Amino acid sequence: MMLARLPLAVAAATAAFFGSAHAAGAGELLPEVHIPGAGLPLREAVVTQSSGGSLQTVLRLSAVRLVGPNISLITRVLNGSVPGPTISILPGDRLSIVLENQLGAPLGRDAANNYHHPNSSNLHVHGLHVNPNAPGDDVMGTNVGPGTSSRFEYKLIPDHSPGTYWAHPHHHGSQVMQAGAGAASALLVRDPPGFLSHQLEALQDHVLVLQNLPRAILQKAAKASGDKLFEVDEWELPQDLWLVNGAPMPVLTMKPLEWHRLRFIMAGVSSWLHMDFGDCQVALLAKDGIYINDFPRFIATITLPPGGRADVVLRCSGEGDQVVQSLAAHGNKDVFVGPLLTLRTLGPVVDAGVLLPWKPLSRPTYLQDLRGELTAPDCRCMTPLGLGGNTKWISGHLYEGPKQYLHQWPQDAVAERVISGVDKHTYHQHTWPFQLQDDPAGADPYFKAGDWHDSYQNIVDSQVTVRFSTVDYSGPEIVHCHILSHSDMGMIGVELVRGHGPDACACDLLGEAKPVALVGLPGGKPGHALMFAAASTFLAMLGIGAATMLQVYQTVSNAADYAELPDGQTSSRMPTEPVNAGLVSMI
Ligand SMILES: [Cu+2]
Repeated sequence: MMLARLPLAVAAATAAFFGSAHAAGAGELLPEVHIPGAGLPLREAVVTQSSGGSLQTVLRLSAVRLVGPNISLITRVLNGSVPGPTISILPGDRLSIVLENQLGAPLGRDAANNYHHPNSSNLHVHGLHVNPNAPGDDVMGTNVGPGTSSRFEYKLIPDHSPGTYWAHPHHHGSQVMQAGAGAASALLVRDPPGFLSHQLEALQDHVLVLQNLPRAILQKAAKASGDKLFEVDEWELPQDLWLVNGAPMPVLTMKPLEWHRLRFIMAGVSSWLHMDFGDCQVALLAKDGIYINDFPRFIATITLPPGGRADVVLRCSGEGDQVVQSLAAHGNKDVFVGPLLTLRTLGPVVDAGVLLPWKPLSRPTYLQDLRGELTAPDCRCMTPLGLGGNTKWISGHLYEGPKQYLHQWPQDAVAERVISGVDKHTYHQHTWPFQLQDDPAGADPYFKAGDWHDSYQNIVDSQVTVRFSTVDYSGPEIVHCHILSHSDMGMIGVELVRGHGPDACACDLLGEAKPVALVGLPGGKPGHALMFAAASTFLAMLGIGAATMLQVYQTVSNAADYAELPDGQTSSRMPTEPVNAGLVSMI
C-alpha cells in the first residue's frame, strides 16, 4: 500500500483517521490501493483463518484512493484492500469480528429511506445461519458510527453448511456507499475433514470476489447523502468498473482437462450476471453456500444476482484462452454484458476423469427438505416486491423501523412465502435460507425445485414459492432487495420469528399497502415541493385525498429508475391471512 496526495476537499472528512497533524492544508495523505491492468494472474485476498474452534479478527472500514489504468477515485474499503481479507472458519466455530469504523466526520445528511449517513456502518455475515440478535448478525439495531468500533459475535452451529459466504457493511442508507463501493470480504465456512468426496477434496479451490463500482449510482448516492469523501478524479472506462479479486479481467491458469473448484461471490451493487464459460465444462456444486443434491449438474450459464454465490467445478480442454463473460439475457436491461476473466489452459493434460456424484451425507435441521404434500406449512405469507404504488415497496411498505414487523412467523415451524416481483428485484433473506418449491419457468437447469438460496432473482419468472425452517433462533428476520440502491431507498423490512403454534403466525402486521412519505420534502426539492403544494391544493378542491396524490407523486418520482412503471394498482398483493390483532398488541 502506498500513500497518495489527498485532495483538500476530503481533508476534513478523513482528519479523524489520520490525526490532527493532517487535519488541514495541502499534502494530506491517503492510503492508495492499486488496480492492476487487465490480463494479470488472478490474485488471492489475504486469508485470516480460525484455529482451535475460534477466530478473532478486526475489520477496519476506512478511506482509500483507488488508482488504476484510467481510473482514480476515493472510496471506502475493508482493511485497506479491495476486496477485504478472506475470513475462513469451520462449522461450530466462534467468530468474533471487531468492526472499526475509521471514517471521520461529517456524519452526512440524515434521511429516511434515502441515502444518508455515508460514514455510519455495521456488519452483515451474508448467508450465515447465526443468531440475528446483537451482538450477532443485527444490522438494523446496531450502528457503528464514525470513529467508533463494535464487536460482532457469531457462534456457528456444529453442522452449519460449509460453503461460500461473504461479509459486508449493512447500515441502512449507506450500503451503496460502502458495500457497493469496495467494502466487501469473502467469508468461507470450510469443509470439515472427510465432509467432501475424495475427488472434490483434492480440487484446487479458488475464491473469486466479483465487485462492480457503478459510477452513476455511486455519485448519485454521494450527492444525496451529503458525502464529502467519495470523489472521482478520473474515470475513463467504457462502462462501470468490474473487478475480480481487485483486478479487471484477471487470468486463471489451469492444466488442460484438470478440474478446479471456483467459488463466485457476486458483491456487485446493482447489475446481475448471466455468466458463460466458453467451451469449458461446468458442473454446479453449490449455490449461496449450500450444496445442491444432484452434483454434478452440468450447466451452460450461471445466474448471479447481487449478493448471490455459485460454486462450480469446471475444466477446459486444449491449450488456449476461454473468456468468462456475462451475456445478454432476454433483452433485460439490468444484466451486465461484458467479459469478467480469462481461463487459460497451459501445460500437460491432467485428465482427472468424470466427476462422481456427491451430496452431503446429512443436512442440518435448517436445511431439511420441505417439499411435498407431507410437509404442510405452519404459516404462509406473501411478499410482493416493487408491486403496487411504489417500485421500492417490500410487502407494501418502505422501511418503517427496526421493530415495525411485516410478518410474524412461529419458531420451529415450516414457513411458506410467495414472493412476487423477483424478475426485477433480488430477494434476500437473512438468517434462514429458503428452498424453491417448484421448478421456475424457463427450464434453466441453474434453478430447480429443492434448491436453496438466500438471494434470488429470475428474470423469466416473476413469482416463486419458497419454504424455510424457523429453527435455532428467534428474533428479527431481515428481508430486502439486494440491489443495494433499492434497499437504501427503503426496500428493506423486518419480520419477527417468535412464539409457537398457529397464534404466532401473522401476516401483514403493518396493514395493507399504503401511500409512502415523500423523500426530501419540503426542504430538499423546492421545485417538487411547490408542484406538490399546488397540486395538493388543486386536488383538495376537487375533494380527492392527498394520500392519493402522495402515491401518484412517488410513482412518478421513481419513473427514472425503471423502464416500466407498475401497473398503477394501489396493491397487487395476493389475498393474505387476516392479521392477528391479539399478536399485534403483544409485539
Ligand atoms: Cu430491488
